Amino acid sequence: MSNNFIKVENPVLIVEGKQADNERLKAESDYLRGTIVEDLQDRMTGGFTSDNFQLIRTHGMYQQDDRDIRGERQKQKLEPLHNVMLRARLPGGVITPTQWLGIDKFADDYTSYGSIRLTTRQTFQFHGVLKPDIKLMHQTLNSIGLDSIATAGDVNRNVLCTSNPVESELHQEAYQWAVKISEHLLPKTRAYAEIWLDEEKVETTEDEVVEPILGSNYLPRKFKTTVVIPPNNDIDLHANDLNFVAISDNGKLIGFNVLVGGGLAMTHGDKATYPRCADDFGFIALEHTLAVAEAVVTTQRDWGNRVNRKNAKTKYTLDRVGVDTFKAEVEHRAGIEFGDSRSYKFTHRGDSFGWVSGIDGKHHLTLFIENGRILDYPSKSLKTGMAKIAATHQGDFRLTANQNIIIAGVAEADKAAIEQLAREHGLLNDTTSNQRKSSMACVAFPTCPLAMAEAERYLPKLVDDVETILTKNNLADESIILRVTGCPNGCGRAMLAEIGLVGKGPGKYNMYLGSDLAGSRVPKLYKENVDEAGVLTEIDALTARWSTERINAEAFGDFVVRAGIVDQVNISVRDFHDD
Ligand code: SRM
Ligand code: SF4
Repeated sequence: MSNNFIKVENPVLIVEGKQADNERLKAESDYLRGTIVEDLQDRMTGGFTSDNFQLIRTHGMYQQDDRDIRGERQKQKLEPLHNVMLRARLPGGVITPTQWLGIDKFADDYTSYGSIRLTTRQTFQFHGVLKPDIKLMHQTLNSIGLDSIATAGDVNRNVLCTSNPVESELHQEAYQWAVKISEHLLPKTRAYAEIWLDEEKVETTEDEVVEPILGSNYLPRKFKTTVVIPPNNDIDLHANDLNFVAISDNGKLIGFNVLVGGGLAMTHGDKATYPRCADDFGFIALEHTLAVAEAVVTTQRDWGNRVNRKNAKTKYTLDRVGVDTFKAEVEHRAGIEFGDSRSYKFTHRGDSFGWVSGIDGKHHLTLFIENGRILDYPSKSLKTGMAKIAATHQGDFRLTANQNIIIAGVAEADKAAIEQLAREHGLLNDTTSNQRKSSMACVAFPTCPLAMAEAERYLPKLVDDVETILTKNNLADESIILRVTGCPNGCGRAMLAEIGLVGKGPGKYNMYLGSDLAGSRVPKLYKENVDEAGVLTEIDALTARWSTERINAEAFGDFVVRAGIVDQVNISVRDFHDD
């Protein structure tokens, strides 16, 4: 099935120029090995040197330091307190109780923050692992059947799947496809096993193709894939390069509509960068799924911009070569023709909290975890509570793409005990408002090196204030999809929010308005460089108008567009910037 040797028929589609340094780095890395092994033994520094700083990302780690203490260490002429953040690979977000207990213990024993951080892509991160403990971390993960391969770097990342797959047969099938796609697109190099698990190096012959899909230089940029089941766009498909929208007949999965070219990141002030919704290429039967996934990846591999990383993602390739050209190439490579798109409708996003029952008579409890940070706080021992649940739970856990967790597959007889544990430890709280449940933030300070403003640490108080404003404006039962990201990379998906705050500088945010409940359009810039007090003043004025001027149950994002407060950004998003 591999297309590694497909000739690029139209070289004009390749961007000419001096290749980005990351291309050299990948080419020289000996398939992602670099000199990581040697670097690990160097205890003169807590960090990784030269290319290894980037290469460890393809093994699921980022070098970081605590930005709260960076200045103080500088004054003392100390190097930053280097450590790594690890991001696990967890297709569809499924993790067993035994695995949970394993990561819970590792977080206690070897991470400086002591937390398990659920992410916006259905997995978890450890923050603050010191160099001497990194190998042990990978071996611990391996011993419980987990790894962190390809969760970062220029590869296909963790594959998402609509949560709660045990709710119906359709969910189970979709989840299986997420796992298959993840496995199919994984790097085939044995670098991870050799470096972290001490497996022996198997020499390859010169004519052996090590990476038949990703190629020896891997992809031009990160690549993101989802499997999503309408009507719930809980994984926010428009943030992703490649999406398989499940099409069913009588509850049975028959194929997918394939949507290509979504992505949310931009750079402040650079109009050549923008968020973009994915284009619908059409319908494929189930048996073509892996071939189409591979064809989209290899087309992007061959045509993606390797000169300018800011324009390297699939969304820019589509706009540069044209959607029809890209689609035709995918058809050619996969040996299929896309059928007419089947009809489907997304009506909402987010998670449904509380209990639901499944087809097999089992029950599933979705817990709201503010910012996805599982930690023991003075007022609520979330981490202890999760560990206690894991110690008795017979089913599994499902991490959602909204930083929450589902305790899945609970027998009727065990429901009460699980619920009691969740309540005792603050994991379940009937007073959590709808507004809080509809709000999300990225990590930002202190660990993210790219953060320009606070996000995770700002959100709880922001939501308190927004709740007060909504009550004052007679909207106590309403909620707005509110998201904060500490910079325009968009990890908290503010660029698919009804109100999106994008960090500009300390305490300053650009304010975007106007996505919809289904997440089918990106919001538009409303005000620039607003401080925290200004954010509240704006939200007060806007929601006061929403309260009195809205038609029927019009959602906030639809209201601001209809009332002309912001222009609608159309699906193609080429009108995101005004000129
Ligand atoms: Fe992200 C980089 C955290 C989802 C777009 N992201 C980062 C880094 C690793 C910073 C860095 O490069 O050094 C952040 C680490 C912070 C920390 O201390 O943990 C980071 N991203 C996250 C997470 C943990 C946010 C969260 O609060 O949950 C999410 C982890 C997902 C996962 O498990 O794989 C996360 N990142 C996203 C999303 C949302 C999504 O995929 O649904 C996006 C926007 C969608 C998209 O890709 O367009 C996103 N992250 C980025 C970008 C911009 C990429 C680009 O196209 O330019 C960067 C920076 C980069 O790659 O250069 C980035
Ligand atoms: Fe860091 Fe920016 Fe991503 Fe937030 S959006 S986690 S600040 S890179």
